[in-house]
Amino acid sequence: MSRKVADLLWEMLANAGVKRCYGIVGDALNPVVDGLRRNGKIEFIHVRHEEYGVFAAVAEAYLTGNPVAVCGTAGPGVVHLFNGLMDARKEGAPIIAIAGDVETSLIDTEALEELNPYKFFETASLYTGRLVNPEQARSIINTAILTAVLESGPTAISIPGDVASADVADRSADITIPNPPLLRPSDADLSQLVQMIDEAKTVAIFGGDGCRDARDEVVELADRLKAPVGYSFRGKQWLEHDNPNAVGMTGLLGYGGAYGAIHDAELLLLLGTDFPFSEFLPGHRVKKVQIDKNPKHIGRRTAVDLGLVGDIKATVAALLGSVADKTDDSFLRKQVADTNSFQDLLQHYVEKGPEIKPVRPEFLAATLSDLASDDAMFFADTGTACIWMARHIKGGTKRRIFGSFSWASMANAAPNAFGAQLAYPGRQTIALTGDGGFTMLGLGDLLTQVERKTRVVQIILNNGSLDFVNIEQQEAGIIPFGVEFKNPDFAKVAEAMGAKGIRIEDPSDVRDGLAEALAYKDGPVVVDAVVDPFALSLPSHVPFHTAKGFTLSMAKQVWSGKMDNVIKTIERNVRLV
Ligand SMILES: Cc1ncc(C[n+]2csc(CCOP(=O)(O)OP(=O)(O)O)c2C)c(N)n1
Repeated sequence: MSRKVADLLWEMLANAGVKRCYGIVGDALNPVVDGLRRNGKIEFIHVRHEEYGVFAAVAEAYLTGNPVAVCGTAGPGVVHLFNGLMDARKEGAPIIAIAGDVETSLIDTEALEELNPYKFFETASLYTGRLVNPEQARSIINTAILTAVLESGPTAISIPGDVASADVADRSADITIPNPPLLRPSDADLSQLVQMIDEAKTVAIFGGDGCRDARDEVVELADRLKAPVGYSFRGKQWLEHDNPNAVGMTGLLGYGGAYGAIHDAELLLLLGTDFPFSEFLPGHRVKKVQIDKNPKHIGRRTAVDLGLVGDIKATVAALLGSVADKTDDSFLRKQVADTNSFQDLLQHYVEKGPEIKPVRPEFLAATLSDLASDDAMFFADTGTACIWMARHIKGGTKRRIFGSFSWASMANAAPNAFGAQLAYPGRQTIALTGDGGFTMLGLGDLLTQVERKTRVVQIILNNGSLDFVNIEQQEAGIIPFGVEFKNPDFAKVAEAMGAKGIRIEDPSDVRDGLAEALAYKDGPVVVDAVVDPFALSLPSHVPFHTAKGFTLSMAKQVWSGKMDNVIKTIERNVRLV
């Protein structure tokens, strides 16, 4: 039997370690997917919305490190991939998008469903190949796979249906993916860093996802330098648990002593982080050294005194052999003490939670953290779910947390969790979703989870609003607008769709409801948790303009007759109840 371009494509993807392709078939994609069926090594995951498929793929790729394929068909189906591909780009997930394209005879004629793949994918994709001739196939597929894997991001192959079903010369489908090189700064740069560290009275560390493989080295360095360790949301899971020097996060989700630690130290080491909120990073009063394997990250969020290109593991391991231990731990003790007193504040609504209705999200999240297994995987929707996840879900060696942390799209958590569960069947998988997020994308593809009996627990923070934006608008000094909506009983909707539904309205049902959800083994669960829409979370450091904006918004709400909301906001956030 002759071998077609589509056969070569799937063979090469399978050889590169792709286990799944998420998407929707049709039109130009039919001959491509016919090749996938013939190949039989890659599982096709039919989703109800292509974007859901890409978010699932992003989580699978991020967690496993393997490349994952997604597909959409000419024009509209391809457009639905886009938001997820942007997420893959920002989160650094190796995704190969297979895009159906119009017949070669119709290219550039404004044909039905035609789009220009180069223009369309430009913002998201690290490489886009348009396969218009079988002779290009091996080279384009090879480049798309290698770029996705080695540069950790999305690439796209646009294939007209007639090319997919054209014969291809019997070319090898082998693909060689080199291991990443060991990246370390030069000895001269390292010596300069050692000197800066040795000369500094106090050192603080702020780490990001680049510390993924370097936890032990960073914790040891911090211990020897008596350095407090703060982290971004992405760095939290590597650096917080079982680390006596951990001082929390900074930024709008910030908690603990991280802000103080990085501003009061003489020297700050920024390790593997591209933390985007510059206003929460110190200015020139603090000396800063940044180490990252991506040179483009150096100095872009805050000016630094020294920038080193290297893997955090290799670089810190090299440092450990040269830096002198510090003996004075008074700076560290102060930052840890500040962190502990902030933790006491955070516990207020957790401890009072059993008595407060509507349910406090802090209490819900803390109870979830308590009940979940040691190797649970947690996913947070962009929205208030991120706040409660950052502050109340405890990490652990085997626990994982993930979200749309760098792209910040809504509706990521349920599909992220779906992809994670396919990659790690049976492992506890929990999506903390917004009611806006779940109705945006999660609901339709709950049917996909039901069909596959996928064990995902999705917990909807049912606050009847786009609450994060509600808070954002108040911080900006404006009256909340366009943020409220009405929800159905999600537990009943879930049951009608074939999933398990659990509704939690009363605080006394929180523990049992969550325990029942986590214990369910026969498929997806939807927990409809009716939570307090007035619960706020103040960061450990409140910038002046935020405090001013909030006060202004409160005043404006009073003038416009929304006194009731103002009273509830105050009453439910000043720890009177
Ligand atoms: C696709 C998309 N649309 C809009 C936004 C802006 N946005 C960020 S958070 C948010 C509100 C999320 O609401 P919901 O999912 O209900 O969660 P909540 O904050 O209420 O917990 C919005 C609209 C976004 N980030 N992504």
